[in-house]
Amino acid sequence: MAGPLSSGKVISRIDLSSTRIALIVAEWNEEITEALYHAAASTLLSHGVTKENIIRKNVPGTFELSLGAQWMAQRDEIDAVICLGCVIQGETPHFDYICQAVAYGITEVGLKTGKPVIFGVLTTLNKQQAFDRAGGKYGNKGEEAALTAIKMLGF
Ligand code: DLZ
Repeated sequence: MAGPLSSGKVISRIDLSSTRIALIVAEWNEEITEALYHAAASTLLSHGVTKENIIRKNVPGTFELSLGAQWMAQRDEIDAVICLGCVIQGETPHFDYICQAVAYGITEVGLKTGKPVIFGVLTTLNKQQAFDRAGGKYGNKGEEAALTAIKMLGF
């Protein structure tokens, strides 16, 4: 089942050729987050963002996405930030702490900087659910995150 944004191109109301977008990628669950990154970057390219204007930064884990997002959103030349991560539930409540912290942190960065800061974080019960959403049967949430950024830039 695809989400409302994963059906292909959105008509952007703005020219994105000089729009700079930061993509922050968590290194935990790398095979998933790389798939999210590639889908997000190719969606931005297909909507007119240039290769030079896609700025990739890595952070160790999803928990660090908030600070990475803040550092990038504070830069004048950055128009939007897309955060990509994947948290998979384990045997301890660690999952809940990371998910809550990053959801709150990313929201806060967007509100504080007044720039679109997009939550492209998978929070799944197991790896299969993550693969299903990173290029599998439920599409790719990296693509959705990129389309969300484009829509917010055209707000
Ligand atoms: C520690 C941890 C655990 C258990 N699980 C994940 C995960 O599933 N996905 C993820 O992105 N990061 C995980 N981390 C790492 C934390 O995000 C963070 O990097 C560390 O707690 C250090 O602050």
